[in-house]
Amino acid sequence: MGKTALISGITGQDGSYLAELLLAKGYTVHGLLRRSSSFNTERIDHIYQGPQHPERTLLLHHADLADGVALVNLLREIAPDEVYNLGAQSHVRVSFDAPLYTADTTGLGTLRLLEAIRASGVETRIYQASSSEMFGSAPPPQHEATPFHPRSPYGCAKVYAYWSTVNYREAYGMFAVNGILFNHESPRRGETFVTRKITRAVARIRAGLQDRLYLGNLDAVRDWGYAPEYVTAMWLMLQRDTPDDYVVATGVPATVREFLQAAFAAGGLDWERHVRFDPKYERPSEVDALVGDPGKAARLLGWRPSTYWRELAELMVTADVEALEAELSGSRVRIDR
Ligand code: NDP
Ligand code: GDR
Repeated sequence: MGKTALISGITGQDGSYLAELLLAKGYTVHGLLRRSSSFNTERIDHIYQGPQHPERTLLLHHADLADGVALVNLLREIAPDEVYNLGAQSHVRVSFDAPLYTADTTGLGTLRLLEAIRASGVETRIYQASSSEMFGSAPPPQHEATPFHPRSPYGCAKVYAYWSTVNYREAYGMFAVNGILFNHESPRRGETFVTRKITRAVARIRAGLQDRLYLGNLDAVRDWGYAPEYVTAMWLMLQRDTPDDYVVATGVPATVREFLQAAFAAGGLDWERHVRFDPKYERPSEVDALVGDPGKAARLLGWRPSTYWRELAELMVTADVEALEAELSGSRVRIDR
C-alpha cells in the first residue's frame, strides 16, 4: 500500500508541484480546496481525476484553514501518513492591507491544523511551510539559528506558525517540521509576485499587448530558487527519523534589478525603456536582503539546488512567451511544467 498525504494549498504554486511529486511516488494525495466563485484549480487540472475515475489517487475536499472543525473531520476521514501545510495568504504586500486576515489564515490556520491533528488522534507527520520572511531585517546569510525579525504582518504570522509547530513537537511529541524556504519561483508562480510579474510583462511587451511595467523597490536582494526542486526538500524532511527544521535556499543573491535585467534580456528587450516606478508597490517596511545558507539541508537531507536565478529568469520568460503565443493562437496553454 502506498502512503497517503493531505496538502493544504494544493491549488497554489508549491501545492501543485508537490502533488505531482507525491503521485509519482505512489501516494494517494488529498487536497484541501477553498470554495471560490470561479475555478481555482488551474494549476492541478492536468492531474485532476474526476469522481467517476475508477482508481482515484488525487482527491479534493472543500475545506478552509479558517474552519477548524472541518479540518478535524477531514483528518479523521483520511488518516493521512503525511500532512503538508502550504495554505496561506502568501503575499507580503497584501498582508499590510489585510493584516488580521493574514494572521488568521497564515498564523492561526497553522495552529488549527496542528490542533486538528491532536484532536483527531491521527498518527501523522506534518510539514509547515515556514518562510525566509521570518528573518526580515536579520543580516544575511540567514540560517536555522538566525534570530527572527519579521517586517510584515505576513512575516509575523509565519513566526507564530513556526513556533506553534515547534511547540507541538516539544509538547506532544508530534513529528512536526519547519521548512524555512527562501523565495522559489516557476512558470506557475502567482502573477503578482515580482519575478512572474516581470516575466509575464516581457511576453506581453514582445507581443505588443503592453508597453509599461510598473514596479516598486528594485534594490531588494533575494535568493531565488526553482519551486519543483524545493518541494523535493519538503518531502525529504518528512522521511527523516527525527523531526527538525531546515533552511532551503540557493545561497546565491540577486537584486530585483538584476532579475529584471536578465528577464528582459532573455526576451530581447531593454528593461529601461519599459519599466517605471510606482510607490504603490513599495512596502511600509521592506526586507532588504535575504540570502540563505542551505548547508544543513545539504548535510542531513542530501538536498542541493541545481537552478539559479539567471537560468530561472530565462526559463520563466520562455514559458510565458510560449503560453501567450498559445493563448493568442487559440490553442491550449501548457501548464504541465
Ligand atoms: P500560493 O499563494 O501560490 O498558494 C497558496 C495556497 O494557499 C493556495 O492553494 C490558496 O488557495 C491556499 N489558501 C489560501 N488561503 C487559504 C485558506 N484560508 N484555507 C485553505 N487554503 C488557503 O503560495 P506558494 O505555493 O508560493 O507557497 C506555498 C506556501 O509556502 C505558502 O504557505 C507560502 O506562504 C509559503 N512560502 C512560499 C515561498 C515561495 O517563495 N513561494 C517561500 C516560503 C514560504 P487558492 O488557490 O484558492 O487561493
Ligand atoms: P516576497 O516576494 O515579498 O519576497 O515574498 P515578492 O515577489 O512579492 O517581492 C520580492 C521583492 O520584490 C520587490 N518588488 C515587488 N514585489 C512585487 N510583488 N511587486 C512589485 O511590483 C515589486 N517591485 C519590487 C518587493 O518589494 C520585494 O522586495 C515571497 C512570497 O512568496 C512569500 O510567501 C514567501 O514567504 C517569501 O517570498 C519568501
